[in-house]
Amino acid sequence: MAYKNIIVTGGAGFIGSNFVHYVANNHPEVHITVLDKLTYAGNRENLAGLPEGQVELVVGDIADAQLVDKLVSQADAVVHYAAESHNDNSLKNPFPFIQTNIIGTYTLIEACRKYEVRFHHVSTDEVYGDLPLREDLPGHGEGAGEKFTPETRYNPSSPYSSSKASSDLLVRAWVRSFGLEATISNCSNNYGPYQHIEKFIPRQITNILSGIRPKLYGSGKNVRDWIHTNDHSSAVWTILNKGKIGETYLIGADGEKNNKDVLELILEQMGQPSDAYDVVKDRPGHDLRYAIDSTKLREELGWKPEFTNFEDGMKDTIAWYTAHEDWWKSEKEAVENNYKQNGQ
Ligand code: NAD
Ligand code: TDX
Repeated sequence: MAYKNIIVTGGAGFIGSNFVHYVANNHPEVHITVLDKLTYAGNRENLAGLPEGQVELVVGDIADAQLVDKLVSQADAVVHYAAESHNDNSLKNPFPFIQTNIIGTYTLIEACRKYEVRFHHVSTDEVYGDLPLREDLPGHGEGAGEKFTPETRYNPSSPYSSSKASSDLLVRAWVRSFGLEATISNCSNNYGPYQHIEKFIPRQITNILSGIRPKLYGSGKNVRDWIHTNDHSSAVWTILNKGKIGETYLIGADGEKNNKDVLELILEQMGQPSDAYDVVKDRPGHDLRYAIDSTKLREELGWKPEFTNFEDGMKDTIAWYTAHEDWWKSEKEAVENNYKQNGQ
């Protein structure tokens, strides 16, 4: 079925707004209702320039059952991005993560069940916990079983990732028990423009732009599997339209890098010495390594990533933050004060 009237929850955030732009640019026949609470992480500016007749922003909470019921009754699909998304915040105050990620998802799937509306749930690879570092594996980790697959056991570490794992399991149960027409995707770490400056890459870029030394947690050996957010958007669109109901697809672009290497690349591209950063307190429970095996998505649905040159993607991302100081500057001091209280 070709969906003509979709709701994108969290569509004013980093990844959700990228998806809204992707759909608006490539599928002008699709009407998009963005449902977003505009928390500290949401920003209307992320939707600037989109055709008004095609994209409508409704400011509201995904846990507001009345509002959700009304919107879902008029839609034919929901793509669910809205979440509290930052691990460090979840370690300080887990409650909003339980409320939005679990109760909010429950509210949406109840409405989708009632009106038989297609649901796509956007989730994270962090539900699987972490993998050992390659250097800790015999033969440096060559061989089988070293990446997450859709069969990997759930083993989340933080309040954030456990709340996302909970929401995934609710969706799976609603598919099995109530016939909810849903798919799930678990994606690796995204980067690109419009990412909130609390996150690793934009925090370091905006630190350098503000004359603050970048901050690396612990040894810097922790590995993340980076994907450009444009590729995440094309993957979600593919799954929404071609995915098999009840299935889970892992999204990744073979972008494993340790944090120290990423930071050194940023420093080099911004003309700084490679050691011009501070090592700060490590994150409690810090996951060691994420790595995605996206074979199922590539082979069954024919998706492939396009923005796989990390150096070029980083250059563009640095250029975007440099040119858009007005987008982040007013929040910088508060974000850094918050980290400072944590010794980070
Ligand atoms: P973000 O924090 O930048 O944006 C979240 C958006 O959700 C914001 O616009 C916020 O206002 C909105 N929101 C929060 N609570 C809400 C509520 N109760 N009701 C309505 N709207 C609400 O997050 P992001 O990085 O863009 O992540 C989006 C989704 O993708 C999340 O579900 C996250 O778990 C998932 N994900 C993120 C990554 C990543 O690397 N950032 C990787 C894999 C999956
Ligand atoms: O200042 C920092 N220094 C640092 O070394 C920050 C903010 C982070 N880090 C490290 C911690 C992680 O190993 O960098 C890595 C990336 O950190 P985050 O940007 O906080 O991302 P992460 O915790 O990996 O989670 C992200 O990817 C999966 C998103 O925030 C999640 O929403 C997504 O589910």
